[in-house]
Amino acid sequence: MTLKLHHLNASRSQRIVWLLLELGVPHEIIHHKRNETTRLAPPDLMKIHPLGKSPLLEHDGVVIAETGAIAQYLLAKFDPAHRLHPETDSPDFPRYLEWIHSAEGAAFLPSLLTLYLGLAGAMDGPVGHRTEQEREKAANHIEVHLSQNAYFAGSQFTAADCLMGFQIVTAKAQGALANRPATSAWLDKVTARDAYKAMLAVGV
Ligand SMILES: N[C@@H](CCC(=O)N[C@@H](CS)C(=O)NCC(=O)O)C(=O)O
Repeated sequence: MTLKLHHLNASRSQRIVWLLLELGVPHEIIHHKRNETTRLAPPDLMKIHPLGKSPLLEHDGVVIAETGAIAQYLLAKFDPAHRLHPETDSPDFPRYLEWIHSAEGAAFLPSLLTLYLGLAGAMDGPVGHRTEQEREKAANHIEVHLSQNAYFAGSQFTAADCLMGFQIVTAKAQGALANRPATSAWLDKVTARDAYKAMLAVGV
């Protein structure tokens, strides 16, 4: 087995578990557990990569960090038929790229800040209010997009859905899906997929 994923519990690494299962590529998952108090990754992850964060992919002795880079790497190597990523000359390609990157960018940042500011009890201050505005803006953008498209990249399920999944589950937990029927319907649809259920069984 040459493909290894370093997976941290309760983390965005589950997007890559899901993607690997959708691809059907043989792989090994190495489980790492967050410190119960600090919620940080265990120090042994730093032996794999200096940032010590998850996901980390190891393939033939090469280590790759960053969810988007890992996804693009896996698709380039293991999806020659473009089952889960559009060809570069497809009309879906620009949207696909946008959402692949939004999953760690504009769509995700306000949710992450909400989590941190919430832990610091600072959601009621000016930074919290600004964060809330950005979170609403991102959620509205997603809702409009999914009311016009079956999936993030267009009419087909792609890796962009796997990457955005964690964001939408987080947004739901933060109460942001109330009155967002298109996003809720998309979530119901993709979480019914066999690979998504298999990802949950792996242990998120
Ligand atoms: N931009 C990175 C972020 C990686 C990251 O921050 N991972 C979190 C898990 S959600 C982590 O490992 N946190 C534990 C820690 O920082 O100790 C990516 O997309 O992979």
